[in-house]
Amino acid sequence: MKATEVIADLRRRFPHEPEYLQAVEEVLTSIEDVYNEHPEMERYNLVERLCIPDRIFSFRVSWVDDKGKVHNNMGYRVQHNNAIGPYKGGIRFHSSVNLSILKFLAFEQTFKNSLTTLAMGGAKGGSDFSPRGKSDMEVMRFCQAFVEELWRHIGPDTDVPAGDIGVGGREVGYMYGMYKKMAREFTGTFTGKGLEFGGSLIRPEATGYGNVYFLLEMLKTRGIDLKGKKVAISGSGNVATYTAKKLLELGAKVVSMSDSDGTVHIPDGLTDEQLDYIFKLKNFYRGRIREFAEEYGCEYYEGEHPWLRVKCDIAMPSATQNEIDGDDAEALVANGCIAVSEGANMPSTPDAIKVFQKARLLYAPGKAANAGGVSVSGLEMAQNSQKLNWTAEEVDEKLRGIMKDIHAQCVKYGTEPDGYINYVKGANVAGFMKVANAMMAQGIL
Ligand code: NDP
Ligand code: 2IT
Repeated sequence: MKATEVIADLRRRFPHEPEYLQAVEEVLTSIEDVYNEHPEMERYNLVERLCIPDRIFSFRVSWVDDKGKVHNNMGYRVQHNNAIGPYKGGIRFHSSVNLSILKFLAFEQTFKNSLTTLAMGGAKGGSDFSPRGKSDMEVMRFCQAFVEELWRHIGPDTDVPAGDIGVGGREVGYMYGMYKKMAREFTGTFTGKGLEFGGSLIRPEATGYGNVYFLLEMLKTRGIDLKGKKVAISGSGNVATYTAKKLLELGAKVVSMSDSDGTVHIPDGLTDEQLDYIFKLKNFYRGRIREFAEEYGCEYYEGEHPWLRVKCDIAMPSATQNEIDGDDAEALVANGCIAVSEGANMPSTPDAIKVFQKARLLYAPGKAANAGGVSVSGLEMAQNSQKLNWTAEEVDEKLRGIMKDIHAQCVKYGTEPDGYINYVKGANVAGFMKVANAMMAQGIL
């Protein structure tokens, strides 16, 4: 089947999965030309096989809250593709989680992992359980119940989960503990573990730092200095906070942070002390960004994303999918934004991407810009296999090298005749070619 026919067919078969269809369409439209140059791939119906996950596990997760009430959540693992390595990808705990979202994330992860240069296939999992407002004991009981079912589907050379929205060091620790007990082995299944039990230095920082390293590469293509630039960030979780930390270290100004309740605007730029406050607020007190705004007397926009109101040179969306729509993108461009580097997965809608590309912005899709997180997960797996630990400097150096390499792949496959680098096309084609060649070599499975 031709790429366009595959999209139409998937629309017919999975009409209630908008995020999945959105992600597939973005990739297929940008690889279409390259795919059409390879009739042997079409003969093997390769694109359709690459779009449909290898398998999906779904299960009920029953757990008891502190008051003795019984809850039943859904649990999922989407094993999308393992042509180039064991399934690998995060776990998301959020009330919005459903199969459409996890299928889009697992699909994206396959291309992202291919770009990292490491041997990792693509997967994603999660639950419609939200840790927000739950006690530590409730989160622990939920994680244990989730892994009681998940454990039989994963393993160090089979499928290695990690964190994502709602899953940080605390949740990975509880899940890994239960996995270890059920599987009766201490292997590196799960990344993002604590340093005492096989975690890697720089893994918590990796997605945010990696995104800034990617941004630096993009700015370099136009001879632009990051110093003094105003950067609007959304989110205030793992990716957002470590993006902010690296930006401050490099002399940029962070002018916004947000959460699902609203946005805080800091026109003069966040200070190191304020960022420390946000780290503590989010990781220890599990509070809201509104509390930060109150503490420091900053403007707070209830229920809003940063994009319409916060003037910036650079936008780094780091919260969730489809958080920048066409109008947001128009506002960013009108306000002088020159670059968008995505920490989140698919934060820009197709309309927003069109606006950015039409205005010739430096625009990096998540699968390239946020690949630093899973890259250091890959490095954590490598350290676990060798049963040794690398220093922070060693890991950071490798992370920089990988982000540079991903940027180079985007330039190679995405540079248009007028010199504009289409990072969407570059990332999709480069990610696709490696997986497609591996699938062709391995036969029809
Ligand atoms: P966290 O749970 O640590 O933080 C998520 C942040 O985004 C929180 O501030 C949260 O606010 C906000 N948020 C979540 N959902 C929504 C929503 N529906 N609307 C508005 N704000 C929302 O997650 P991460 O920082 O790990 O993940 C952020 C993004 O980065 C996700 O898209 C994830 O897929 C992606 N990513 C993560 C990687 C990682 O290594 N962790 C690697 C690569 C990509 P609130 O607290 O109110 O929910
Ligand atoms: O979207 C992502 O790349 C992640 N959530 C990290 C996945 C991983 O396995 O580290």
